[in-house]
Amino acid sequence: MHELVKKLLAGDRRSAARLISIMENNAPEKEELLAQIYPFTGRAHVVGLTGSPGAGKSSLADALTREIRAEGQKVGIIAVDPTSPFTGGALLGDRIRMQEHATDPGVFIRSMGTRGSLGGLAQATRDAIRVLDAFGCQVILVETVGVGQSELDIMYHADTTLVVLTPHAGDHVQVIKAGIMEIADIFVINKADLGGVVQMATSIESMLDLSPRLNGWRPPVLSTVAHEHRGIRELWEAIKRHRACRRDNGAAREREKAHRELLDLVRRQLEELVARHLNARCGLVEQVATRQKDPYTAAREIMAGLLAVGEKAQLAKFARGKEE
Ligand SMILES: Nc1nc2c(ncn2[C@@H]2O[C@H](COP(=O)(O)OP(=O)(O)O)[C@@H](O)[C@H]2O)c(=O)[nH]1
Ligand SMILES: [Mg+2]
Repeated sequence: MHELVKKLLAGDRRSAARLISIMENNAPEKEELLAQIYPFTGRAHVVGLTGSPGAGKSSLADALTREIRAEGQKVGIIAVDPTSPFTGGALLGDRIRMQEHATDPGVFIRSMGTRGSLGGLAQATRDAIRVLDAFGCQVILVETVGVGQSELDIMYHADTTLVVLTPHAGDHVQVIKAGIMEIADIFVINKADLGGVVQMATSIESMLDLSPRLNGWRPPVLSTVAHEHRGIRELWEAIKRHRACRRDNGAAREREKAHRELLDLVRRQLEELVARHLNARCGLVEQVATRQKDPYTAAREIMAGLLAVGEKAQLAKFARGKEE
């Protein structure tokens, strides 16, 4: 076993940080390391927090961390910001809000930005979660900014997803638009001190009346005042109730997640392969552009070429296997 993984499993923070960087940067040794880490994952409860910027996700993560730490559980916090080009460092505002926990050895905080594609960010986040899972974090809070596809991809890997809203008109319209209704396990109306909670809660409840729920879980609608720690215990209790409910159909859910991730990984690898192949055969592109060949025929030729490459590789592997 790699030294870094050994240290990670022993609870070494610096190794955890380095491994997350490796996941984030897609370093060459990533896959080998992940293969060693993977058997030690699947134990943490991953809680996603999503919602508009300023809704209070970081403040809630901070308050929840206090609640969870009071129970003695180890917490990981990952803040994902696709708009930030930086990696490794904490966002300034978040760092200030998290200061209380910064020196707590039972809390690991990390923020992640995007270097390249958003798809890459979702993957890096998934793997960072795994590192913290193997590191021994029992609860991992994942905060994401924005409501794009990459965010939905990330939230798909959470066991419990909190949709954080504020009691302002217009917010709930946004929720429906972003398709976030479907991924919410718990609705949190934060900034309840500002008033307007009842109207907001009523409109969410009536939307919930219209959406059928699988597995017998109806998302509760809770209100909080994060910076005053109001409603946080109730929120944590709801998260635990949801975890218990999820556990009952955990196996099916794990299979679904594995299926989705594999499809995603293979698709991206194929895409790279096709792009390379297309570059190597740029004559084909030219032919389509100049109307010498139609795109369907060209696409078939590329597929045939790729399959031939694949077959050759298979055969070579088969031959090697025979020799051994
Ligand atoms: N009035 C009020 N302000 C809050 C509450 N929770 C957070 N805030 C403030 O809202 C701002 C944004 O909070 P933050 O946690 O950074 O939101 P995020 O962008 O969703 O992570 C900060 O200035 C917080 O202090 C709350 O319950 N009530
Ligand atoms: Mg934040």
